[in-house]
Amino acid sequence: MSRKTRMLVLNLLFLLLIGYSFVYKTIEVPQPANNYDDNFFHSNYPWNLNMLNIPQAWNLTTGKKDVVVAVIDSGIDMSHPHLKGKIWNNTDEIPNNNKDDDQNGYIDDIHGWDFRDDDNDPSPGHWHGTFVSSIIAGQSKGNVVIGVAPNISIMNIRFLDDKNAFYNNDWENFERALLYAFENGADIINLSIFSFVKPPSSFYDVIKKIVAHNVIIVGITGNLKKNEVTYPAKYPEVIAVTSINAKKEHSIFANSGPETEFSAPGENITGSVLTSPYYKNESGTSFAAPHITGIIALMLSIYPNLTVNDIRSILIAASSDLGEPGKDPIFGYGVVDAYKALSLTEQLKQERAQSNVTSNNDFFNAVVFIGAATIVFGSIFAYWYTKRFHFFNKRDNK
Ligand SMILES: [Ca+2]
Ligand SMILES: [Ca+2]
Ligand SMILES: [Ca+2]
Repeated sequence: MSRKTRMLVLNLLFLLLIGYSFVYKTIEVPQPANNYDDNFFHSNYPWNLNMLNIPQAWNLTTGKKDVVVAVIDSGIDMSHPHLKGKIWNNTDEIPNNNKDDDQNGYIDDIHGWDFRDDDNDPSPGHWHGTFVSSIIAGQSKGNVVIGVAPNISIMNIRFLDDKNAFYNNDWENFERALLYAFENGADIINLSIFSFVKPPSSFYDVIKKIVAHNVIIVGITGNLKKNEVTYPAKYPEVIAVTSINAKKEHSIFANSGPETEFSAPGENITGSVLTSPYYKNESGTSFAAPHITGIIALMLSIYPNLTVNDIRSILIAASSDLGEPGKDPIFGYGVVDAYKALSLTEQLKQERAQSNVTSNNDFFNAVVFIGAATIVFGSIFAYWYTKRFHFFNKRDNK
């Protein structure tokens, strides 16, 4: 190898080293925000989505598959075309082999569990759970039915019976349903369910445990026209949602009380049902809560590390007040602007990333210093090496 070749090889190595450090620094490739079919999402969105500024929020995200919302309800029609591809799959379980492959205590639980019949088929006997799910993630042609977060996943947990009811001896079963959602990876639990009676303390313990692990539980104030928020939304750990109409008036059927946190559309909401034409309009606080659930699912799609406290703070900051000034027992903090909530989520994510970069800077500086030192000493070595060989070459030539 001639001296010139050796110099060239060494210089190339140094250039590669410098080049690598630049590549290393600029390797983050931004991902496109929108992954939906633009032809599918056109104008004429339902009033409820417009009121919450959902179509604008979709410019930031339409949701991510790995955000899982457990719908504990009357079961979901998983073959409904509006919910196609939106149902959670338990990838750790092998279907139909009569074995509990993931050892979670439930055999062949592929999409959730039926806690009413205690089997692995949470198919509905009532339309309610399908309707609620469609408000969270449904998607029909022409947007007749269109959910808040159409690209997230829904875990199907059947608990309510064919009359859409549950009973006083069901509390333990309700606890099992909640724990199933929690233990199998739900990020949010939607409870469009209310109780006339106070649940046993063991039930409250389960709620507290789940929320302490930063799984969000969204509940409803109830439909009894009473001045009392029902359970489980009455617990401070559960987000209590009430219903308003298209004029932002309080729905006459909706319960009120100091625990009320957010108002969402709950009158004449179009959602998916079990029979032809497979959609209809319905009213109830049950259909207000899934809007808030959907918005939280979008927030978690942007920033999965949000805590329950983060989510509450952002929703409050993104709310515009209704009724008497400030938080009140009828409307809570008011109506949420989803775009604002997602923007604040993005902002928080960047702020936290920035503080991580600052703490990582010391490490980065050390890497740069070592790199620079290597180049300097490498150059000296290269100079010495080429000189030495030059010397030998000269001597040999003698
Ligand atoms: Ca299992
Ligand atoms: Ca199995
Ligand atoms: Ca108010």
